[in-house]
Amino acid sequence: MRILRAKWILACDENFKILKEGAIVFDKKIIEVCTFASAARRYPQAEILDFGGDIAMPAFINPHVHLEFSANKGTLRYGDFLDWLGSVIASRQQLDAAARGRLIAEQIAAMMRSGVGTIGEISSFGGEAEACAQSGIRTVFFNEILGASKDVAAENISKFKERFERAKALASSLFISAVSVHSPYSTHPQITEFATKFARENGLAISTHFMESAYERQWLRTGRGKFKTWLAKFNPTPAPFYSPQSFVAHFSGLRTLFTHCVWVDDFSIFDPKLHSITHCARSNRLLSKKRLSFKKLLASGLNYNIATDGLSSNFSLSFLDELRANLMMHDELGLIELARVLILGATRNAAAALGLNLGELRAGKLADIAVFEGIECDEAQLPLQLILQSKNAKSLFIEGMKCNF
Ligand code: MCF
Ligand code: FE
Repeated sequence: MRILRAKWILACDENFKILKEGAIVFDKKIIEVCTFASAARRYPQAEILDFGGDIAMPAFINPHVHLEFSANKGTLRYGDFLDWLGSVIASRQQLDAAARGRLIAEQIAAMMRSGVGTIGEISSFGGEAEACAQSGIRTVFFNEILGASKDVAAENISKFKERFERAKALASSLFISAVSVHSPYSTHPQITEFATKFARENGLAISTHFMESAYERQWLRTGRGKFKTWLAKFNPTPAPFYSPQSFVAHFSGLRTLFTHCVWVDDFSIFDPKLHSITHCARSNRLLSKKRLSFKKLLASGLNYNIATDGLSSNFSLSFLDELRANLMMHDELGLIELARVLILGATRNAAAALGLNLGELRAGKLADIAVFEGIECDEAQLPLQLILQSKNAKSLFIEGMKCNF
């Protein structure tokens, strides 16, 4: 048992409690969060980790990243979604091959340095599974499936099953299998049917990209526009497989992360108990031509969480960089409120979205803790200044174990 002493503790609970001169008593799980004086009195045998001038909070959770794209620097074209998609299709295999090994391990370490304890990895090919499992970061491994042609559905399903079994062999408390349906424009309903049934039967979380571009919105609503021209390259008579509602309906009863949702008109199509919105601010700026309205999102009452996406549509996987970009972009909210909203989206909400028992500092939660260098400011300013001033975490604990990065 250990006591982590900190000047400030951000509990990231419902009420956004902040504790001064606090302590976290923990082993693999958190035993108690209280003042340091009380912890020292009640647990005299415990080892003390003295961060008496610093800030402790739940480790960040980055629920949507594509490590297979870690080699991208300029290969993929930004500014227009279909232009980007063309460049991905042309280069994804080479980029995946170039990233395997060193680059992926480096990017996982970069995320850990920025205070991330858990990632949601979206995996197309499966080659990064070992690197994730060996890294010490907690990974929810979303095995991706896609394919617009009915003719290849059976083959894609059998390849998915193989990849799933290979990843499942790595299962541990830090490596959790899950499913990803790529998107409504790229995934035939037979495949979506299979994947959602598979997730239901195996009790798995599921993730999907949804309403990322204006093209996608127009395509799903009207069957027209540039997506039609684009898809006609592969199929002479393309027609949308779903309406926005009918796509979302496939995920009923499933814990689902809907990533992007920049062009969603009506958030009432989602299930507030099980569905969440994953927001990737920098990725959207580079590909989506519109900013997600945080006011609309918060008004919907849905669970929202914050992610970097991959280096396929970003220029760093630092979670602190992502939070700073969010602070600069979402000017509809006051800064102090926005900082709290972002920190909750990066901790408590993301854990709930993934179905994990963490993301808050309170008794019974897994001891995933990030420590940041103390900042001279008052309590009200603390969440905002933490995002602005922190370049790296000072220390990171995952399930109570100190991480080296
Ligand atoms: O989230 C971004 C943008 N939206 C969609 N897909 C991806 C993103 N980054 C990587 N991808 C991957 C996706 O998982 O690109 C491929 C899929 O494997 C596009 S479809 C061949
Ligand atoms: Fe993505």
